[in-house]
Amino acid sequence: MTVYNDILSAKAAKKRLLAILIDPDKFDVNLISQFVNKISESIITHIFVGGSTVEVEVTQKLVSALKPLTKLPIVLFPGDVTQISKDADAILFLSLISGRNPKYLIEKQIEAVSILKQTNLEVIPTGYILIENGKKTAVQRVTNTLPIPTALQSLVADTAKAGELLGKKLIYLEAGSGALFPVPLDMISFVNQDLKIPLIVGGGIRTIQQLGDAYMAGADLVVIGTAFENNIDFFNELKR
Ligand code: 1GP
Repeated sequence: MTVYNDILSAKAAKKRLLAILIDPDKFDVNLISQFVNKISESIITHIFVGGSTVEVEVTQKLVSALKPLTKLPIVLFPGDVTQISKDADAILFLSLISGRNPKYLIEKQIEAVSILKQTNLEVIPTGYILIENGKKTAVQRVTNTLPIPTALQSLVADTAKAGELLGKKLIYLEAGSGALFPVPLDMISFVNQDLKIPLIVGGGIRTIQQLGDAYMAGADLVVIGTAFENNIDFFNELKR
């Protein structure tokens, strides 16, 4: 469990972790080396790969091209079982515990088993919690589940804790890609108060200020995708 143990050690040392989320469908593989150079000059610690609607084989092509170019852990953040690539280091084995759709609570996970058996991927059980963000996001559309309203902080905290008690190793608070508003800071702090496992926060984070605020509120690992897709110079703001 190297990737997970490193996350635990970072949490213990209060070291902040930052993942760039690459959506294989939106990524231009011709620009890959330029892209990896920018990542290596930045404070980014993890590369997450995944998307809500990715064509079969596209993830595999991207991960196998990325792997020889970087030492950073490549972690699959799959929207579907078709996005499992044996060349990655680990996979967030997600269960959408904010939703009540059996397909994303357990069915997709069962479907994934025969594929995972053919890989050496480190499997990290992750409770995935979708939070309302001001607009309907791709996760909501694809999974056909409702996000938890921001007013229901206790429900979010209890959902996260239930995930921990069920044995999840990570909790991911997700506002959704391109969210209008990131997960509220007071919600991050509230959830974090009673949670022992590391907390991932993502969706709608576009500025250094928002990134710093999320860490201050208690996020152990922050995920950013859209801000990099829309503005390649965002990397410069995150130089080491
Ligand atoms: C989405 O949390 C991630 O799953 C990242 O969201 O694209 O809004 O940064 P953004």
